[in-house]
Amino acid sequence: MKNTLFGQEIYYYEEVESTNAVAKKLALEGAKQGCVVIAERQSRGRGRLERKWHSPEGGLWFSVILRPIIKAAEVPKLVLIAAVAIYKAINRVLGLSVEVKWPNDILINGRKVCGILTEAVSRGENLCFVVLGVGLNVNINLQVLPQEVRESATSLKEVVGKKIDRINIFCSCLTWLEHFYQMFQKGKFDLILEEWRKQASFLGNDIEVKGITETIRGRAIDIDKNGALILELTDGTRCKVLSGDILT
Ligand code: BT5
Repeated sequence: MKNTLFGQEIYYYEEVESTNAVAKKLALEGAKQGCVVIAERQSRGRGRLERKWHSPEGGLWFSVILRPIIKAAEVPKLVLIAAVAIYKAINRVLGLSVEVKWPNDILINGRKVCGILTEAVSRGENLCFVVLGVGLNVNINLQVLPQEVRESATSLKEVVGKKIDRINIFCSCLTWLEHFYQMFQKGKFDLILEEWRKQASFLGNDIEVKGITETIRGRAIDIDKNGALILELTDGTRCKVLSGDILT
């Protein structure tokens, strides 16, 4: 497969604060859809809700500019699309099986190997662009991560037991991202969601989800067509959670 969209233009840096921030600036200056920003290190890599994303040398820290013609409410779909693409890349290149954890994590053996961050810029009701950031722990020695992160994180090198060819993984990520993004643009999001569900082993489990204002307990039933988590509460009623973190 040869990409025609993602990675036609790549900006490479030794170090930036955040590839998402650089990509956002480039997008505001008119950079095209598919343009990629990648860095060896990030000094202020970010997660959701102003959290820190530790980005030492050896990982894949990159962002892609997307200009989809969708409503702002559909942006969470892009995270699921990216998760399926990264899963495929890891699986095809290394033969590893991974799990997805709603909304934006990829896990191996229950530990976080990848986080995805979308940042959308809108003007009024119109979505201008989305920056899709991917942080994948490839050749990271876990000792370089702070203690509190080390306990819940892993890296591909750690799992496989040897150094990984980062370029190979990066190219595969771009190929699969383009593949699933184009599928999405052709109206086939349902098929992507099917793929995502296959890797979502938490579905069916009793879980706790921490939102911004409250923590909700319930059984994880499914993901709806927009990427919201459907929980069944103890009284049998169902609710949709748009954002949050699964604690258990
Ligand atoms: C994420 O946020 O998981 C999204 C991470 C996206 C990072 C990419 S790197 C390229 C692009 N440029 C950026 O600046 N960001 C994107 P969230 O779900 O909020 O998870 C953040 C939490 O993950 C932190 O609070 C830590 O607990 C944990 N964490 C931080 N660094 C980690 C790492 N390298 N590996 C595993 N877990 C980590």
